[in-house]
Amino acid sequence: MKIKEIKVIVCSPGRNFVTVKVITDEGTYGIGDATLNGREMAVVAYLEEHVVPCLIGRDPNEIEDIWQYLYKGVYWRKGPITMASIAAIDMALWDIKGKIAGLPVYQLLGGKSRRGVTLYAHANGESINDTLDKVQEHIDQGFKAVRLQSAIPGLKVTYGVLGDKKDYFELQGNRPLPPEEEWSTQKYFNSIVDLMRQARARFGNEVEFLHDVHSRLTPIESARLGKLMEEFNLLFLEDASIAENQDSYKVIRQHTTTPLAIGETYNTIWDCKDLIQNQLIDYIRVAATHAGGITALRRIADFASIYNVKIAPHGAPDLSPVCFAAHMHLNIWAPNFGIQEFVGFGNDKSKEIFKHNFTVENGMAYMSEAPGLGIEFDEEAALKYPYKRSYLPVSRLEDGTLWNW
Ligand code: KDG
Ligand code: MG
Repeated sequence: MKIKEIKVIVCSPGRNFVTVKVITDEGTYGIGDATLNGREMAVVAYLEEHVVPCLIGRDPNEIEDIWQYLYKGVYWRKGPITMASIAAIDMALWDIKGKIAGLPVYQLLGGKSRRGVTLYAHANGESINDTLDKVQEHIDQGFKAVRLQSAIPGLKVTYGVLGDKKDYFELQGNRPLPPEEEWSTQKYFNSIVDLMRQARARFGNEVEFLHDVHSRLTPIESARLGKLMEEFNLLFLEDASIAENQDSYKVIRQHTTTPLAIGETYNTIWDCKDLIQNQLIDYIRVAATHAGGITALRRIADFASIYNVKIAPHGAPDLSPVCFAAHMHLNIWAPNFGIQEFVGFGNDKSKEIFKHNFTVENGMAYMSEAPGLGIEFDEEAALKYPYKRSYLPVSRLEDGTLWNW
C-alpha cells in the first residue's frame, strides 16, 4: 500500500479548521487536524510545500518511521507549525491503520481503560451572576465539572468573554487584525475570589470547578492565587503563569496545594519534561493537534504517568472535531487520563462538515466501535465555508504595556 495523494483543506464553519486527507493507492483514506489558530495558512504552506511531496509513494503503515522522518529528518525540529503539520499526518495514518484493521484507534493503543470520557464544560459570563447561571445550565445537562470565567469589572474586554460577539472575527470589528483587550492583575484578584466564593455558596461542594488564568500572572502572583483558591477546592488552576522557564513553577508549587494544569501551547515533550518529572504540575494539557499527533501525545501520556501527572487535553473551539476524535481514543486508553475540556460539537455548519457518532450524556463522552478515528469529513460541504482570517486578541495593561502570556 502506498500514499497516493494528500489534500490540505481549509474551511471556516465558524472557526478556521485545517484538515488533511491522506489517500492511499488502494482507496482507503484517513483524516487529521492541522489547525493552528491565527497561523492556519503557515501550516498549509508547510504541509503543501515541504511535507506532502516527501510522503507520496511511502507506505502509510509506517506511522512511527514517518513521524521520526518528519521530526528528526528536517534538521529544524519542533515549533507549532512543524508539529501541527506532523500531527495531522500522524492522525490520518492512525485513521488509515484502524480502517484497515477494522478497529477503532483506541484498540490499537491497547484498549479501553474506562467506559467513557469525563468532560468539563465552559461557563463564561459578562458578570458573576451570568457565569453562575451558565454553570447551572451545565449542571442541569448533567456536567459534573465546569470551568468558570467572568468578565473583570472595570476592564474593557476580558479574554475569553465575548459578550454578544459570536467570535474573535466579530470582536476585531470584522477586520483581519487582532482585537485588543485590557488586563489588570489587581482588578482580576478582586473579582476571581468573589466569583469562586459565590459559586461554592450557590452550588455546594459536589460539582468540580476549574479556572483558566490564560498565563496572565507572574509566578509569585500565581502562588498567591493558588493559596486563595485552596478553600474553593478547584479540580485545577490552568495556565496560571507562562512556563517558558519551566523552573518558575517551583515558586508556585512550593506555596500552594491547588492542583496546577498547563500545556495547551506546547508542541513537544521537551516543553513539559521538567514540569512533569519534577512533579510541578498535576495535569498536562497538550493537544494532539499541536504536539505532534497521537504518536506524540501517547508518548507524553506514558512519560507523565510515571510521575502521577494526568492528561487533560486542550479542547477549545479552535481545535477541529478531528482533534476531539483523536483525544477520545487517547483518553479512553490512557491509564492516567484526567478530564477532557469540551465546548460542544460546533454549529450546524461544522456538523455538516464533520460527521461522527460521539455522544455526550451526563457530562461524559462515549464513542462507537467505528474503525479508525470514527469521524468523516465532507469535502464538498467544507468548500462552502472558505477561510476567514481571524486572530486571538492582544492584551495590554491599562497604561498600554503589552501583556500577552
Ligand atoms: O487558540 C487559543 C485558545 O484555544 C485558548 O485561548 C483557549 O485557553 C483556552 C482553553 O483552555 O480552552
Ligand atoms: Mg486554556
